[in-house]
Amino acid sequence: TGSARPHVLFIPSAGMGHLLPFFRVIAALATRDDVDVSVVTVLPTVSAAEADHLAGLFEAFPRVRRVDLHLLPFDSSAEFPGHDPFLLRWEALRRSAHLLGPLIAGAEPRVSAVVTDVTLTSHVVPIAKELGVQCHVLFVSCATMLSLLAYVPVHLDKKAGEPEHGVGDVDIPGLRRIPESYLPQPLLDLNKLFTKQFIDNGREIVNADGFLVNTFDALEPVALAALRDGKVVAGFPPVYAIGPLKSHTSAPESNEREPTGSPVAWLDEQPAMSVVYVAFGNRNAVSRDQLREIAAGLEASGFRFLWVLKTTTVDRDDTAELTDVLGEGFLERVRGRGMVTKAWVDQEAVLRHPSVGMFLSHSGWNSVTEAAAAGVPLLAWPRGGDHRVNATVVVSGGVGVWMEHWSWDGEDRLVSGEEIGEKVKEVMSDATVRARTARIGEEAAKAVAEGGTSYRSLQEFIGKIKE
Ligand code: BUP
Repeated sequence: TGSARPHVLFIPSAGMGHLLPFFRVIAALATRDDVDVSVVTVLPTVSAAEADHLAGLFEAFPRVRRVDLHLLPFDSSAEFPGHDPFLLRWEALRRSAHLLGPLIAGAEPRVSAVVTDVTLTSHVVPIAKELGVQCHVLFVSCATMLSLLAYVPVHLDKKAGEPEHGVGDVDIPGLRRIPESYLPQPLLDLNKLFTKQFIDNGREIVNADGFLVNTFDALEPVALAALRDGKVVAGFPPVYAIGPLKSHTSAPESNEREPTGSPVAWLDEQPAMSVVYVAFGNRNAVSRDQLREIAAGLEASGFRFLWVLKTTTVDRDDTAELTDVLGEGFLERVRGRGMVTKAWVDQEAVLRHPSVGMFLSHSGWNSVTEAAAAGVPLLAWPRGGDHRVNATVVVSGGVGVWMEHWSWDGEDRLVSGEEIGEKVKEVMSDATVRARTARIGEEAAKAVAEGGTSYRSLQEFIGKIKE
């Protein structure tokens, strides 16, 4: 305590949606000279994108120390056949979490605070407490989802004596009722691995010292107030809303030209606000049949488009040929007005590009905050997990529209190309939606500027870890 120069040890988990917000906070701290920063690196990484970005982080910030964690063997395929590889990695990490104790205790200079991914909360909080080290959680979804995580255990305890099964609608005190159909689907089955992790972490979070959340006051005013006022759960730890986070590694002031043929170079050639950007995140594979309908919809809409297309959950496994996926002739028919890529694109740069007019997105939380920061309207098409909860914030926060009846994970109903095309046309021509999103973009900029709500939250957090 009293240390003038705190040392923060970050403990990220897996999946780019979890790693990128960590990298962004790490970069924000690594550029200050009053904080030391270390990062636990879990090897091997699950995806190629993770490996590339980790290497990039340490190259860009030589001051950031790297602490390797070697996972204990875990025969996931025997125990949990067919599970999502990222969820399995979280489980492997949880089972090796006790190794973090010696890493934290042995780090030089003495660790003043750890910042853990939420998937490890129930393991890391007790370890940190025992070592007398502050334990904060960097929550990579929205404040509304954090409220849900905090409240579900209470909700289940209340229901314990009731005869009917299932989780049911969750009425979060001070916030809103989340219908059962919006919940991450695995939560509906209390025996699922995800559910066990979710409930264990949810029970432990009240013991954390604080939460860093990639959101801002103007985007989720009600959820943030409900958490901070102890309405969701009494005595909830401080919530630091520090978003929208942005990357510091790709220097925006650099004069380097984009390589010819890159998505950004292509965008440079298109008229202002003319392009529909389409991406469903780094770990959401859309079925082949649905991909064909999306293709038909984009073609029918008549608009220009940039589409980041993935056919597998882990990028390393993606060997599909675009022509096989999209059907003979599609790429030729849309040549010049449509660009389809399987490569990793700099989505932040794409969303900030003046040619982009809207974003057809799975509403993964990072994507929502990046769209909000850029003031680009989102057409939310949730695919699973927290996406529907995030989509409620897209609507309430004024970041775009949500197609609530479009199918998601586990439902085999296809959304037709015709419907997709119509909706794209509608959003592209909706001046009201565009104006509302532009306003939230201005609020986002104010929040992170000196003196703004997110700026002050980060200052408060730094003050706290100096205690
Ligand atoms: Br794909 C892709 N470039 O090509 P979300 C993704 N991203 O920069 P998640 C790129 O990855 P789930 C690409 O900007 C965002 O920061 C994107 O995070 C970036 O969804 C991140 O949007 C993706 O939270 O899926 O984590 O991929 O929500 O299902 O975990």
